[in-house]
Formats: sequence, C-alpha cells, structure tokens
Amino acid sequence: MSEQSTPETVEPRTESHDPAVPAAYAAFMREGWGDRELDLAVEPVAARAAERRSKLAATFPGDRLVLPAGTFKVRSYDTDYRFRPDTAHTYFSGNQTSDAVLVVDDGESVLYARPRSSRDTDEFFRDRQYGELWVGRRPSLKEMSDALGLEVRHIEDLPSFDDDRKTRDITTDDDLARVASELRLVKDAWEVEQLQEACDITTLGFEDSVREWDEVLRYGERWIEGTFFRRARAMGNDIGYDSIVGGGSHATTLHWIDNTGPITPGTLVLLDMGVENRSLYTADVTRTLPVDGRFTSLQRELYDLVHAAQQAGIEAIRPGEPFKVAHNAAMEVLAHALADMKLLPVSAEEALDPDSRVYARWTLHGTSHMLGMDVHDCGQAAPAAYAEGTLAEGMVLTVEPGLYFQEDDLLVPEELRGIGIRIEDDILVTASGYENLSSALPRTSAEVEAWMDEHRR
Ligand SMILES: [Mn+2]
Repeated sequence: MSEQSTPETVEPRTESHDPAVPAAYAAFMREGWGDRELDLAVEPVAARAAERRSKLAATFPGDRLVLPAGTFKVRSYDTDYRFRPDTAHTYFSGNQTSDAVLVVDDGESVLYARPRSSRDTDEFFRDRQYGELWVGRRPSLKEMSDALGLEVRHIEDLPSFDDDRKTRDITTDDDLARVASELRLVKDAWEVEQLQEACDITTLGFEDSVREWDEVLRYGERWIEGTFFRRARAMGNDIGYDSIVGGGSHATTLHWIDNTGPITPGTLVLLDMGVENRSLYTADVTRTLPVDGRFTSLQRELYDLVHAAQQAGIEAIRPGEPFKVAHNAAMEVLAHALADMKLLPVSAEEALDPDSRVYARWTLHGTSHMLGMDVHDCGQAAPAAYAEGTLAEGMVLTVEPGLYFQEDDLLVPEELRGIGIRIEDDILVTASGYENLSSALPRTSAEVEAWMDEHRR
C-alpha cells in the first residue's frame, strides 16, 4: 500500500503566474530526498471510532456505507477556506485530513485518503493544494493507519462501487445521515472531557475580550471577534461557528456575524462565541455584558428576567424529561414577565398555548439544541429521537433563552427598543440531573459586574 507506486494521474494544481518547470528542473527536484516516515502512536479516538463503526454497521447489515470528509471550499478564485472535515466522517474514522472517504463495507472499514506527496511526481513541489512544499506535509498512508488503527488506502484507489450491493453515501442517503446523527446524541466520558475543554478555552476567550476593553471601545465589535478568535486558534482548532458580537441594537439580530459595529457606552453587548477544540468538539456560550461594567436599572431588570428564565430551564433538565422541558420552563417565565410588562395582547396562559405563541415576538427562538462536534449537533436525527424525544444521561444541550426588542417595534415602550439579551450555557445531562459545563463564566447580573471589574484593565 505504498503511495510510491501511484501513477501521475492528476495535473498539479498550479497558477498562471507560476514560473515554467523545464524537464531538467523537474528531474532534479525528484531526486535526493530522504524518507522521513514517522512512527505514530495510535490516537485516543481510534478505539472509540472503531466501536462507533461497529454500531453503525450493525444498523445496516450487508450494506456499504460511504462517509466522505469533504474537500476545500473556495473563498475567492484560488483562495480556499481553512479545511474542516465533515463531523460524521471524523466521528466514525478519527481522520481530520481533507479529501478522505471512509468506507464501512459489511463491517470491514477502509479509509481512502490523500497521503503526503510522493517524490515521483511534480505534486510535492508544484501543487498548490496538496503539494508538501506548498502547504506542508500530509501524513503517509502508514502514518494514518498507525494513528487511526484503520486500514488506509490511496484515495485514487477508491472503487466506483457499481456492483449490486446497496451503497449508502451519507451525503445523499437520509437513513444513514439520520442514524449517524442519532448515534452521536449520547456523549461518552471522553467526549464530555472534550466539550469541557472547549468550554474552558471559551471562558478564557471571553476573559481576553473583557481584558482588552479599551481596545473594544476603540475598535468596536471587530476587536472582540478578533480577540476571541486568537484564543480559539492558540488553544483549540478554531471557532466552532462564526462569533456573534452584537453591540447595542445588533444584539436583537439573532445571528449578527458581520461584527462591524461600535461598542457604545451605556449599551449592552451580546457575545455568542464558542471554541472548537482540537478533537473538533465545540462550546456554544452567550453572555450579555453592560458596556460600562454596570447594568442600568432597566438593563438589570431585563437581564435578571432572562437569567431567571435560563435558570428555570437549566433546573428542569434531568434524564427522562422531554427535550423541550428546558424551553417550556424558560418560556413560562418569559411569557409571564412579558404579561407583567403589559406587552402581551392576551394573558400569559393564552400566549403560552401552542396555537398562540404570541409572546415569541420577543423571544424568537427555541432555547436548546444538542451540542457536540457540530454546534447544532445531531441535526439529522429523527424528531422522535431529538426534538420530540426525551433527555438521556450523556446528552449535552444548550439552554439559551433571550429577550429581543427590535429597534422599530412600535408595540413596546421606546426605552426597550434596541435591547437584546441572551444567556447561554452548555448543559450535560447527568444520572441525577445536570451539570453546567460553562459555569466558569458568570451568569447573574451581580456576578457579571464583579467579573468585568476583575478583568477590565
Ligand atoms: Mn446555541
């Protein structure tokens, strides 16, 4: 299974401005290189990935299952985004390199992968996408096999699978995508450690942002986005999703990822940011901070309402409860609060009727989603296993209620317009209840103020 025998079947990916490569240069480049194949130890994820593949194969006996990692996506012309493998591919293989395809064939697994460039072709010194001298060394087939505990073959040897056997490709087969999602619903102890690490690095990223508050005031939302990203790259793999930095009324835009606005004294700033760790597990945390370090009395009143709703949602979590239990508990609090504020056109009870939901004009979204290697994890699970299902020990979900008063909402008093507040934590379902994995960040209004005092220079 040596890649040395692979024929030169693909033209190197070059650019029109690259200098010519005369035969003499090409020939000279191909000789005189030492072989530096590494001895790699098996990675911790390998045994788990093998167990996961067994479960997956057992669900589809006799079928051939195909799970691609995906490839680079163009940002503009010949500039690509940083590669991040498909979650299901990595969950079932452990592999994080691009362009690989995991094939589980009646229980036997092979990873077809693109290895380091051989020195028998021009790829290693001419190819801008995969060439070792351009983008760095990819692992060899043997290195990948050793690290992942899997048989690994060259991607160019991937068969066409045009026989009579049933082949399911996860990118087109809904049943395979569904089962792959459902198998990820319950996290094992190692996965919980990964999520805890992601939350801990996320905490540092939030602290970094507050520590640089003078720069935040000078440069606005962009500074927080950049500051958090620096921590994510330094200690994790990346951010798990585009950071949402909503200063002032931008906080009422649920997925404000432009992050181009100012941070203005007297207002709030909503930060929804999560680090993806190097095993690709992500946190998803939101805090809403007073720019001045102190909430105004109105801001505090609204903040405390959202906190009370979140607390009710978190405390409702235990195994056997419906997935929606946190949402329902939080909405109960917020609907009554909105009724007390005389904003609802009907009573809180009437508004909470599933056929009404008029209170949601100001709460907008559900409070919870599963969390794991995807920020919206397990999204292809059947409703019966997820949104309509029950919580089980080992599941990790967010609880993130919010109140949003749009700038142009004529149905609320002027003083509320342009205020958005969300508080979000990452909650592990334990045998007896729950554990908050992101509890290192402050949540009550008093704790938030003390924490800002502590970290602001
Ligand atoms: Mn979330």
